[in-house]
Amino acid sequence: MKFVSIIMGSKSDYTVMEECAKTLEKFGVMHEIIVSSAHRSPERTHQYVKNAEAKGAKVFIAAAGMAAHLAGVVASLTTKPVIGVPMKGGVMEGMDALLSTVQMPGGMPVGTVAIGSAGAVNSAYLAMQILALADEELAAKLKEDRILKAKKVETDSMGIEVII
Ligand code: RP5
Repeated sequence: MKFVSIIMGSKSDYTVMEECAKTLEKFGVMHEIIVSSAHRSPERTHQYVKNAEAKGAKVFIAAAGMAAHLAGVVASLTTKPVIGVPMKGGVMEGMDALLSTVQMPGGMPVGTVAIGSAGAVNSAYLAMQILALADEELAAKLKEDRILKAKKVETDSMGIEVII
């Protein structure tokens, strides 16, 4: 059973990462969402990633805030694609999580998306685009979604394109 694995550093990340899950659901993509922290529950994180890969996880999405090492730790445990979502929280409003997530050493990639809500949604799209490389039905759905988005762009009286 192929699926997307979503791992969050805390249950407090769910209000944002729910948008990732909902986006996958909209396209009928199977997923699993769990809380497991790189710092608070390292053993659980290690075991989970190994088990998830064995049972069919094709892409991992890891969301964490502050000193966000979760995506990097997940990347160290699998050669499946890992997408990191920096959570907006703490005194630095997510910049700390962004830099912690994106600044991986060469050869150990984490595809990092935007901080917060846009990143949560884009992590789902990016995961689906990866899956769609070997799934024509999903590829067609993504193309249709893009066409619908393009239809929502109109030109206003000043000649400026607006998204409606
Ligand atoms: C991170 O610390 C989590 O991913 C979360 O974004 C942040 C705060 O966690 P809580 O204190 O709300 O559990 O590890």
